[in-house]
Formats: sequence, C-alpha cells, structure tokens
Amino acid sequence: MIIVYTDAHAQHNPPEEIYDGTREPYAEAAQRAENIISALRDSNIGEIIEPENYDLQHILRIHQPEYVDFIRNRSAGLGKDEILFPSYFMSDTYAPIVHGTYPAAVRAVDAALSGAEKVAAGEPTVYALCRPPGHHAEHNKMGGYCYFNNAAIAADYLSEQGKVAILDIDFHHGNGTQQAFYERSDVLYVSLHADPAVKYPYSTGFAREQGAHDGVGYTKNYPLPLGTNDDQYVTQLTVALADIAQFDPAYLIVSCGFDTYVDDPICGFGITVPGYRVIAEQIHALGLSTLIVQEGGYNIEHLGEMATSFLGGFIGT
Ligand code: OKP
Ligand code: ZN
Repeated sequence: MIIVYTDAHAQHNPPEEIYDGTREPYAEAAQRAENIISALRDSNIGEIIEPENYDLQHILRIHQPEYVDFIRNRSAGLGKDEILFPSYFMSDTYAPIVHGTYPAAVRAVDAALSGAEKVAAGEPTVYALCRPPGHHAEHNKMGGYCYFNNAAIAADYLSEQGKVAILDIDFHHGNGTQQAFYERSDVLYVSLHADPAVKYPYSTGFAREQGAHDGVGYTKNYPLPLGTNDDQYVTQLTVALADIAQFDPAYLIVSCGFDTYVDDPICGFGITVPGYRVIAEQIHALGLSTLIVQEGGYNIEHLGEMATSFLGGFIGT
C-alpha cells in the first residue's frame, strides 16, 4: 500500500470553533494526522510518499473561482494569531480561516490527487492522509472543518478514466461530495452516516435524496441511528457494497472517517478498533482499485490504532 502524507497540514491550526455561540477548542486538530502517521510508520503498513503539486484547474472543476480566491486571499491577509469566522462562503461556524488554511488545504488536495494518480497507474490501494478533510466542502461553501473537497476532486480526476464509486463511511453525511455529483451518472455516491435529523449537517443525507436529472439513482443515502454498533454497521455496509458492485466502477474512493468510533468525543456510533478491520475487509472484497481519503475522527489518542486496523484489512496483515 502507498500512503500519501505531507506535514503541510500543520499550518492549518485554528485554536477554536464556535458551537451555539460558545467558542470551543478545535476538534479537527493537527495532532490527529500526526498520531495517524506515526502509528502507520511504526506498523510498516506501506511506503509513505510526499504528494506531487497539481494545477489549480483540478480544484476549479469542483469549486467556484471566487470561492478559491476568497480562501487564498483571506488566508494570506491574516496575521499569525488571527482567525476569520462567518462570511458568505461559510455554511457554519466549524470552518474558520487562519493564515495557513489555504496552503494546507491545497496540499490536502494534492495528496488526494497523488493517490488518484497512483491508483490510475495500477496501484491496488492508496491511502491519502488528507488534512483538512473535505467531504462537507460544497461548490462555494466551506463548513464542518472542510475547505476543498479532496475526495470529490480526486473522483472527478479519476472519472476521466472510467466510472467512479465513492463510499463515504465518515459519521457525518458528505453534503459537499453529494452536491458535486448529484446530477451525474458516471460517479456513484453512497454514504452511511448518522441520521441527519439529529446530527450535523442536519439538512442533507436523508434516504429520499437519490440524485437529480442524469444522476437519479446515483446517490444513495443510508442514515443510521445513534448507537449503531459493529454488527449493525456491517449489515448496512453489505447493502451499500452491493450497490457499488452493481454499478461496476473502474475505481473506488473511500471517504474514510474514524468518527464512527465508540469513544469519539463529538459523535455517537459504536465502532470498535477490530470493527474497522472487518469493515475494511468487506470493502476490499469488492476487488476494486481503491483510493482511501481521510475525513474526520476526533478521538485523537486512538486514531492511530483505528487507522492501522482499517488499513490492515486491505493488505491482510
Ligand atoms: C466534520 B467531519 C461540536 C460540533 C461540531 C461539526 C461536525 C463536523 C464534522 N463542537 N460539529 O465530517 O468529520
Ligand atoms: Zn465526520
């Protein structure tokens, strides 16, 4: 397995988010990625490479030019200790801009694109340790710790070579990814997530959202109740994987969040460390060329174990 990682993410370091008017410590902390990469280094699970640099055109296929300019200009204009909250381009109060946000977000996209390029060249499984995450980022809105939609940009890139399925197993619905492909039939979006009636992002991810125009039937949402455990999760995953098998894609992208973990501080499912391995084995059994893109996961202490268990399920170690 190839692992794509850069420490450029660390310059995106907002100290806080706003939750219902109260400032709280930023859950999407740089330490998340640092713990994952150090566990993967120790476990020798794959070769770790730096991402290449890619043209901005790839981002502009998914995001509005004014939106990209906004993030670049506002990031550059902020001092080292400044933080920018709500604006037209923000869906919520969970994606502030700091000085290093733009360069970090661009390098997260580069990691996903490098992974996509390796998969297109025949690599069976690549893990892109993207930070900041991406699946909530819409055409011209940041939100939920996301700025550029890493998985959507990689999926669009791979869609030039063949059909792409995206399996989103983050705890939250990937509203941005769904939006990007809602009217397309060449990219299937399938998501398992917490019922949006009770959890972020609240307004999307209901089962009735199934695509529009050419995309009708190519978006599949499987909301699950809080407390969903390993067995219940795998039962629903089996249905999602059958959708993917039926679609018969050339490539699979897994938007992988570890916030379904039983002890995640802000979520509410019951997936265990061994459970992640079972989930991975089921996905791997599809036999597809697979790019795994990191999304959420906030139990910083245990993220390394989750990643090692999950990725181990793809290589049988
Ligand atoms: C991003 B990803 C707690 C409320 C924060 C925002 C959730 C964003 C999740 N302070 N809720 O999908 O993991
Ligand atoms: Zn999440």
